[in-house]
Amino acid sequence: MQCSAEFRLDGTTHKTDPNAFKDHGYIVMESMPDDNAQWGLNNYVTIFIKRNTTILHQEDVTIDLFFDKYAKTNPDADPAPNWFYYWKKGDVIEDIDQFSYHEEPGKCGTTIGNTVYLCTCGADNNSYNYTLLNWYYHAYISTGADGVCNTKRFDTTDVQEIPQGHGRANVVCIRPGANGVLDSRNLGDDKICGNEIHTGNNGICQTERTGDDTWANGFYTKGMGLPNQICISAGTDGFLTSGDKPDGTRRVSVRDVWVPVLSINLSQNTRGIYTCATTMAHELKHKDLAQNHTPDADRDGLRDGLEGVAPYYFCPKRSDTYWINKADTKWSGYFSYGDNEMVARKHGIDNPKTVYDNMDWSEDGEQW
Ligand SMILES: [Ca+2]
Ligand SMILES: [Ca+2]
Ligand SMILES: [Ca+2]
Ligand SMILES: [Ca+2]
Repeated sequence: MQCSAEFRLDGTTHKTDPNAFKDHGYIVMESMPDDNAQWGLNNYVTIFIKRNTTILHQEDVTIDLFFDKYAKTNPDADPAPNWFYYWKKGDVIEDIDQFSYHEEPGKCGTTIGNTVYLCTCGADNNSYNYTLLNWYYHAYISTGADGVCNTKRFDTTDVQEIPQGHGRANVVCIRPGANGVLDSRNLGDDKICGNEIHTGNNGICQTERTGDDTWANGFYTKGMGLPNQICISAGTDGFLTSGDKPDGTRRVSVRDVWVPVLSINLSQNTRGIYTCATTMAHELKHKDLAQNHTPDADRDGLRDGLEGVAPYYFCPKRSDTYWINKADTKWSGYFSYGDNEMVARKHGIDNPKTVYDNMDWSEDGEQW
């Protein structure tokens, strides 16, 4: 490419501090190339060194040219930033011709007709590392430290292992102590079995410990049950859905503990063109899923056949099985399609679009 450029000594636009930029300098170009291939190494450029409007020096030089990634200075008045404009023009990432640019982050990934949209963050650094819990698959509700089940099953596919208000029935709560004689007198439905007190059918130890009798099995006061027992389990469908309402409102008592058993890691660490390649694969996966999404009982955009199966075991009755909405607060909409989002993210991370990094002439890009 042959073009001319202005190197400003007085510029407030780009202050050139050789220590800050090492061997990099900024030039303001009179016109921008309309082709990605015109960026790069050994460009022949006429440089004018000016102070205000006075030309102090003019020289033809050969320099390596990179574009300002986020400026919107392309010659076609395309509203996209330079990264999108030049990467698309140069086919720098596989399938980028299927994308357009949208300024609003909320429109990222939107498909209109056959076109998918990328937005401002599509070429940023993207780094996160989440351990996400599956709150439904084989999850259970535990009585917690007080040993009393305070939650009532809501979904009839779940199993109430311990009735609400009860503890684990007929377990030892008091032993006779060193003298070998049971001093405590059983109260309520507690039973004396040999020289021990058992909780009885209601599973609550109602007896006051007396003399040198000792608490057994983690009991430490009357009125409690055997700690940390399963009080509601998932049942044969494999999913515990008594812990919350479909809108995410917690239903499990705050005195009980909701225990998930399956977790997955979701992590990404990409920059620039590689973020874009990952994001593109992700958004195209959303598009694929949308084209074949019925039947979809929980309306998360993931058809029933893709839920409830390995490796993610998404809950067919909940739209955000892993509560990605709470892990990633950048976009509140994940609550309504978190399962769909998980599939798209994993796909993007594992199968990014092919990148031709030898054609990435963005400032701070792969050739910088
Ligand atoms: Ca169930
Ligand atoms: Ca009892
Ligand atoms: Ca679904
Ligand atoms: Ca689901």
